[in-house]
Amino acid sequence: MDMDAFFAAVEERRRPELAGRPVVIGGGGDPTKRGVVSTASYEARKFGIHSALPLQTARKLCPHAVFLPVDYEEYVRVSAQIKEILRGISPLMEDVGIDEAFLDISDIPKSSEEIAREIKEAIKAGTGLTCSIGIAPNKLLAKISSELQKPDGLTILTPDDLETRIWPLAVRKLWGVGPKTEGYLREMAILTIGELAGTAKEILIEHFGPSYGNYLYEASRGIDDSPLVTHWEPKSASRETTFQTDTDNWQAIARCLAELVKEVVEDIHCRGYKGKQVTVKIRFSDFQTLTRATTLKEPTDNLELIRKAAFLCLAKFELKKRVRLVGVRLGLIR
Ligand code: TTP
Ligand code: MG
Repeated sequence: MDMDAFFAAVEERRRPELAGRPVVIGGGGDPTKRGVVSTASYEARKFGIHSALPLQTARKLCPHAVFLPVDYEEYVRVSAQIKEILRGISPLMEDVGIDEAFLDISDIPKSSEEIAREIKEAIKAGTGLTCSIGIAPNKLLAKISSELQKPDGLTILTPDDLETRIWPLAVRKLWGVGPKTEGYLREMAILTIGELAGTAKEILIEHFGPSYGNYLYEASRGIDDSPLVTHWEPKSASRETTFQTDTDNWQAIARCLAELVKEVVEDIHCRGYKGKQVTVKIRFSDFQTLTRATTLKEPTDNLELIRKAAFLCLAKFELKKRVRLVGVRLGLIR
């Protein structure tokens, strides 16, 4: 299950007057300033706007779009509500991201389609939002099929559909194939998943090494035995901010760091974690990026202690150049 244009859909729910208009969510919501697009409504995607595009480019592509700031807290709240609904349908749930989850429905005595419709209706009733669902024999194929008929999609894939529905797709649609691998494969004249499946395992291993080569070989054949991970421990909580203009104003940097620490601590309070290792990251205007870390005596979720540790880290930097970005990370222990 993957929500449709998630951040944008949550904003449209709060402001019904936005329905049908191109909506872009990103940064502080001001497209004349620095920042990237988090997501765009399907209306805005028609103009070529997509996640990770600079906001300023998005504004050029569609000047009349509605630009809104990221309200992460609200999205996390809605996300938690959706995950609750999903857990109510099957407790075997893997939470993969803010708007995405895998459910094992093999033991539910109903047809896949019936269950999928139930999920879509429950999410719609509980949150007013639409999602897309892919049903398949494993996670790899479920993920791909969830994307085949977005938005508000429902795609059921059987092993027999591999050749007709998966093989024609671009290699990029495979989980774990990023722009770099896509480029290598293009050089090898391998553009589709089917062409990848038609490539000898030895050749893939030769180019990509035994582990990734084998993965590509199996993935292109729809093979995936990975189990659902129903419980995992986050290793860290972090936040970072890019300044609107690079700054050497220590007060401004310190104020920003204090704010980031506050957000991280709120986050770990919500999730019931404590942390011990505090790391501060600074990126300078020439993109040189440095980190400084400190370890607390014992795990804590105390704002004061964590802020002090973060400032200790900040003091370890020589701020000779202007600063572009500041970030903080807390290593977590339950
Ligand atoms: P996605 O599920 O990738 O995108 P989406 O839900 O907006 O659209 P789609 O209908 O295609 O699924 O990501 C979920 C949310 O995560 C998205 O709403 C915003 C956020 N996000 C970012 O902030 N930056 C990114 O680069 C991406 C890809 C997503
Ligand atoms: Mg989504």
